[in-house]
Amino acid sequence: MRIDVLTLFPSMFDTVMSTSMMWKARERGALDFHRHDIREYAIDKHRQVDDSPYGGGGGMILKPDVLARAIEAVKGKAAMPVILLSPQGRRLTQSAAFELSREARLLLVCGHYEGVDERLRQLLISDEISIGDYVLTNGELAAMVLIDAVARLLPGVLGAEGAFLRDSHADGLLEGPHYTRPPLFRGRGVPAVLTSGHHAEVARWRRRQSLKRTLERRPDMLENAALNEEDRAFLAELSAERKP
Ligand code: 4G3
Repeated sequence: MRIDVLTLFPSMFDTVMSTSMMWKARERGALDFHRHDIREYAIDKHRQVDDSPYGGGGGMILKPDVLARAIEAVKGKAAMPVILLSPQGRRLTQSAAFELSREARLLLVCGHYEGVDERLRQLLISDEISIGDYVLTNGELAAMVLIDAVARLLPGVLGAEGAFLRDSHADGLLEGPHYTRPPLFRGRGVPAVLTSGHHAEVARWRRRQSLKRTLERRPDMLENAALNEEDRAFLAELSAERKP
């Protein structure tokens, strides 16, 4: 996959894009990353990238002519989703990240201030995505969150084959608890099933812990999770225990 990002702060991407997972993804040829400074597409003598809003009221809006020049220069004749990171976008979820990971190219646009000119949005943005219901100073952090969530799903990026299939959210459930050495930590042991060597029992315990945690913390997720008869019976049991 190739990812291009249009940004006013290109250097913000340097540390994140050279961490171990990103470095592996790029070294293995799974991810080709390019950043572009929006200011290089401002051609007036002050290199102005933003302007005050019509109608007044403060804040600054990214100029549509500058952003259009940047988007068109990077896209060339190729077709690809042009994604604006903004609080008004559809939510980035694990399944949205999975869908994006199947694209050959992505062009990410990092907005600032009060956002971008509406005509630019209508004419040149194909998709608007939000990483969550909060406002950030700029879209760069949101773009990096999206890149991370997508890059780790690219074939060959995570060491173990399909390791991400065990992630929280991968099957619509939260992950249960994990344990490692030592066997006794500050008086607390490890569930016996995990050291029993019974693989089927371990799998069943993990599934149940996952269901229990999802019911306790994110019951909303159970509506869309892929549940079998045994899962439903276990959840019914838990609910009965909780409201006797
Ligand atoms: C565009 C993304 C960009 C319009 C960006 C603000 C939060 C998110 C910006 C706008 C952002 C998010 C820059 N804040 N939740 N700020 O993904 O109103």
